[in-house]
Amino acid sequence: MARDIPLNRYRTIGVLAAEDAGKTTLVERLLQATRPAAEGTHGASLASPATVCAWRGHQLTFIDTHGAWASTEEVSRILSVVDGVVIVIDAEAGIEDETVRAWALADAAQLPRLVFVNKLDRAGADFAGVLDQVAARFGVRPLAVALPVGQGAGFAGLYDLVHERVVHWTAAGETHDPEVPSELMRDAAQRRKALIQAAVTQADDAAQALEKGVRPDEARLVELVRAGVIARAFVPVVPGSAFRNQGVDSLLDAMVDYLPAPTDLPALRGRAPEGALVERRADDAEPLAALAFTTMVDPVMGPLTFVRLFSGSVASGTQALNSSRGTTEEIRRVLRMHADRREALTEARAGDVVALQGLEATTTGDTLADPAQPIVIERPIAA
Ligand SMILES: Nc1nc2c(ncn2[C@@H]2O[C@H](COP(=O)(O)OP(=O)(O)OP(=O)(O)O)[C@@H](O)[C@H]2O)c(=O)[nH]1
Ligand SMILES: [Mg+2]
Repeated sequence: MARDIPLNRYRTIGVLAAEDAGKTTLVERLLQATRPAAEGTHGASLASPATVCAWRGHQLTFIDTHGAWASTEEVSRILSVVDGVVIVIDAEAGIEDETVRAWALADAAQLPRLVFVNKLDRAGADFAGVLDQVAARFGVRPLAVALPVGQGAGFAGLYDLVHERVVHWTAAGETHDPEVPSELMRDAAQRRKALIQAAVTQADDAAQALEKGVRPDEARLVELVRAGVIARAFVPVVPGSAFRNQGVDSLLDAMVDYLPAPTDLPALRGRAPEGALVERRADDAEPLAALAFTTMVDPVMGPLTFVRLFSGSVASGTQALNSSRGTTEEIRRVLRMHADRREALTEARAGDVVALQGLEATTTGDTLADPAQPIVIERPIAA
């Protein structure tokens, strides 16, 4: 059976922030925005720890975390199963202690990231101030890919610096306008220049062209920013208001455009039972390697074990080795968790995040592997 979505169109993303920055609101809005209009905007939420949706032909999986309550160990475990991170920063509160912790953990896990500056509708919102804080506190180059049009009560839209257009939101969706608002003209020109200058550091030909006054076109600019994000050279920043459903589509676009697919990242490393270092590429044809990262008791399905597959596949009604414990597990069902439904799969493949039903001995942090070619996963995580 062929894959529905090629692996280079997978994005698995951890959402991290300080308490109350708006992670859960944001994930809800992201999921809503990806649902066909016919399904309505208020579906029952399954409150799954990991939720899958589709955007522009890509499969996006979001893993929400809990600000202050999540232990460092829990966050690290989540970071070991994602390919990229969105750090949410409250535009009014700015960088908080928990933001600093989240950032450090994402650094330790060597994860490419985006920043979403949330709550731009709040009276004290200060987008430029947050950019300055990110640069000063984290020593990275924050790159605004859009600027807010107005802030606080006057927050009315975004100026998209990549596509050079204003985005406004109406009940019917987004509208676009190529005219830069006059009060933003200077700032937009400066920020776009900074974006382009940073982007061309990723390719000599683009840098040489810029010296001659030739700027990369839109498609090339996206490609260069993507390269820089994956190399962790800089961090794109998207402004918005999750609560008001503003900037949500722009963030989905940024996730697709800039965050890595499993195929953009180094192979998974682990140990064979005798201790030898082994690697698994993100590929269905490789032996199974999956990491259990959380469990839940689903009201309908009972106990579920959430796993990320790094390589190989796992079919319902088969067995897998828990290589961390040396026990065999029955995989009764493989479920993909959407915002409002559980989809039973005949099998899951490399890159998928799924819930498994039927596991008896597996707990968070355990590896599931091909019994013929076992591996115990080691990830470069902090904890
Ligand atoms: N004004 C405004 N309020 C927001 C926005 N986004 C979230 N909120 C509010 O901020 C509060 C916290 O939002 P949550 O989404 O629960 O934040 P969280 O980051 O998931 O919080 P924890 O999981 O507790 O760490 C809620 O009252 C939200 O309604 C926004 O864009 N603007
Ligand atoms: Mg939350």
